[in-house]
Amino acid sequence: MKDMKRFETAVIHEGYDSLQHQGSLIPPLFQTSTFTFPTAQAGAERFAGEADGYVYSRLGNPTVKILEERIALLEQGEAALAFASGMAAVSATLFHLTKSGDHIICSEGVYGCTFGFLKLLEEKHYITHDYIPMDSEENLRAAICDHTSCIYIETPINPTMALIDLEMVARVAKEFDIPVVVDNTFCSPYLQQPLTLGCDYVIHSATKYIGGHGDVIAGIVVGPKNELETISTTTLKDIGGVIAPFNAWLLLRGLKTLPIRVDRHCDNAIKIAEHLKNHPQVEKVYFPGDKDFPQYELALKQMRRPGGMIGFEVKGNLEDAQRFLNQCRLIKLAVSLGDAESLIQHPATMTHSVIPKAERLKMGIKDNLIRLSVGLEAWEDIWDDLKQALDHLTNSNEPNEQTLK
Ligand code: 3LM
Repeated sequence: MKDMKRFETAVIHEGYDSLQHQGSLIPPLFQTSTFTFPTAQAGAERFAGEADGYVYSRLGNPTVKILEERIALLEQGEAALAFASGMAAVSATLFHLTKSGDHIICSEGVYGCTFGFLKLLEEKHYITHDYIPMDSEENLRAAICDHTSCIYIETPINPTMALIDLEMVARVAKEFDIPVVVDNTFCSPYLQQPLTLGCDYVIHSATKYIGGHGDVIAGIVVGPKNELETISTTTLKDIGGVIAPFNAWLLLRGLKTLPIRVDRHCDNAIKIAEHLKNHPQVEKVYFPGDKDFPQYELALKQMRRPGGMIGFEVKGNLEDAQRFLNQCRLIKLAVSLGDAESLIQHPATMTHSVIPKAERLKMGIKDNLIRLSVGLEAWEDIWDDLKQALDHLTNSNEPNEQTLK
């Protein structure tokens, strides 16, 4: 692996030399579907893998390559592969690491569509999985069986913010030679680097903090070079969930400000979490930067800073949660996260609605749980908006009988 410059420098410079590109300060956008061959023999050699050179943008593209090299470095991995979406990255990685009859161990809680994909693997490909509370070595060891072929983790878990000790999981997994895959979307490489803690693969929905501007859907996997080469020439090539070159270019642009943006997201979230905790209409706040958060020590151990995501429960039921959400003005009612705009959503009926209620509750997703992606606005304005919406709950005395089936 190459030495990395300081993170703040690497996000701007790694993987690109302007002098190799006619002095263009900004990486060129190779907006092309195909690449011409100088001769038939050269084309044949490229197809046979005997000569370097681009062929077709589903198989590789120079703009995408710059992005991949930069992100591999930022995550301290050997290589990276970009995808059309976070879910394309999740599904390709899980396809690569499993075959029929295998078993996956999962954190007790994952993003709703990851839950959906695991269900699909089970129903159509006989690849089973167990969601387990990965809070101790004993629990993890007890879940491992002879056909466990990977451990899949989100930390912080979307949307409950529960953390998993990555170093502990990696240590146990090594004993059994089982690869550990970490969805690092909520942190970005700036806040947490799972590969440095012994994990094997990192996945990002680059749609979120890496892009940072709400204008791209994309995904990234970082991991061992030989494994990613296999994914590139099988699952990625043949299923075809490739990133568009323009989206890779936008991600390179977004990445340059990642540390600055994420620091500001964290500063704002710390203030907002403090204020939420003290509002009478808030029952509970889930934020790794809160000293009362049960895993505060673990957050200090494996995350540079607490991140910009907050979960909180409003007093009441589903209808109260919806009444609160309908009252937000500056904060936009939308799924997704990591954008300049503060975004708020209701996991039970939105991002995690595909999960049956009993399982959702086991994961800690109650009907009154709200997820807030704290944006880059002045924190006082974000708080003013939350406060007026919470105060509205205090003032309203409508009956609230409805619950989610
Ligand atoms: C969301 N999440 O609002 P894309 N991994 C994690 C994620 O949070 C997501 C993905 C993977 C949300 C998207 S819900 C319809 C909107 C931890 C996405 C998938 O394929 O790039 O969306 O990433 O929580």
